[in-house]
Amino acid sequence: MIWNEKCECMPVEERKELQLERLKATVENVFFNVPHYRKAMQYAGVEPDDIQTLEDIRKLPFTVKDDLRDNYPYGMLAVPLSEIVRIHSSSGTTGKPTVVGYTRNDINNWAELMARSLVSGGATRNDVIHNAYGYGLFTGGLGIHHGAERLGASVIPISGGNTKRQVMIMRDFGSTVLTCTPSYALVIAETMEEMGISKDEMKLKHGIFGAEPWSENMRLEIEKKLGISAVDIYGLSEVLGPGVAIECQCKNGLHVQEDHFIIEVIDPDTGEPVPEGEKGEIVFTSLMKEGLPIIRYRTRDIASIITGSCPCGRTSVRMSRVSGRTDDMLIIRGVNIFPSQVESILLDIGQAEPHYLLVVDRVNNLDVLTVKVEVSESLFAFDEVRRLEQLGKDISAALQSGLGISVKVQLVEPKTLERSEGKAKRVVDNRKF
Ligand code: DLL
Repeated sequence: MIWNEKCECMPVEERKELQLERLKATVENVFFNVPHYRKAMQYAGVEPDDIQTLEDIRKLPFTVKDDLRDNYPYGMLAVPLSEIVRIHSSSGTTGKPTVVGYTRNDINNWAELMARSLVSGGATRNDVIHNAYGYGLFTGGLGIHHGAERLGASVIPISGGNTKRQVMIMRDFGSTVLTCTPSYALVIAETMEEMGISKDEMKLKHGIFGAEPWSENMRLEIEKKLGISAVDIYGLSEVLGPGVAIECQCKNGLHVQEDHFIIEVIDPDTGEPVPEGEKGEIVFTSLMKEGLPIIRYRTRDIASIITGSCPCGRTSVRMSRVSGRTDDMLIIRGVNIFPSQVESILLDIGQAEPHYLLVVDRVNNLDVLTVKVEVSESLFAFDEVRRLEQLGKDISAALQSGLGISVKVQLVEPKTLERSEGKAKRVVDNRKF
């Protein structure tokens, strides 16, 4: 099913023309209405009229998170605050949070993009959508909510937390679609087990999960545990919130909503485009946003472009799943490691639960990576020390061959690692730089 065939299945050339027209308008808008962009463009020696083709986008300067921080809270808005009807903000674990504002049209467009996304993920107007993304300054809860209402589905605005109650409501209200982070989907599955509620007592069919990196193996694990089909949804507050890109039922990459955004993939070190199909940092330019238009925003997320047409009929380019963020990437003794690689290897082995934590220390000037892994209840229950020892060795060997460095493995008791209601914390880095 496709929500908006005209836009989602538009001939590629026609969409490019539309993108160029919208890009020109956006650049002109920010040049005249946002002092930061005018200054940055003047510094780069580029004017709105220099944008004559889509490739000319490369003449424009990048925007980074610090630009939003430096203009905290409202300096990046292109309209007076009186035109803004909603304000969201990133969590801002370090320094000031970034603030984003939406006009009425922005909210309207966001609802449209989210309705497209939900349909792409398998939802229809007959579904009961259990929305366990956090409601509040985080864009997940309200972003999904408006899309679900636009679609005409019945949305349960449960938000995150109180998982036992969530499970009861899911069962009693007959929820058919679950929306939350993949790590929270696992917590829900685990809680169902604890409560003795089987997936057969639920009506769940689909899951639309995102807001954090997750591996293909994690998808299979969640699908099995909840008895559903799960897709990946991507977005970020600075660009929109959820709904920038979404997988379809083919589950082979996320369709970028190209009539609203231009995606580029660059080498994070040089800022130059990577060769087609290669991994790099993804960069987005908004084409329709009024409140906070954004030009060449460096996401720090690592992904690649998947070329070729998709059997679903949508004609937009797809991006691969995000393997991690440049700032989450650990460099251990010179080797680059993303938590999602570790996740994938752990799940391949079985017996280890998909709950893990990477701890990095510096011992005698050497980086040491310890992977804490929960083992399954059944293994622990039998107290089979030898089997546990063997499992520890197997995991260590698999990580060593998969990552290319030696890793300390610490098996921990079931349910001892912290559970998350939103984005899971996967890394503790104790090194002092
Ligand atoms: O996480 C928006 C969102 C809400 C997306 C609900 C999907 C579902 P922020 O809090 O601004 O916005 O965080 C954005 O989260 O730059 C990525 O690093 C990460 N991220 C988001 N979606 C995915 C995904 C929301 N599907 C940051 N896979 C982004 C991997 C993701 N990482």
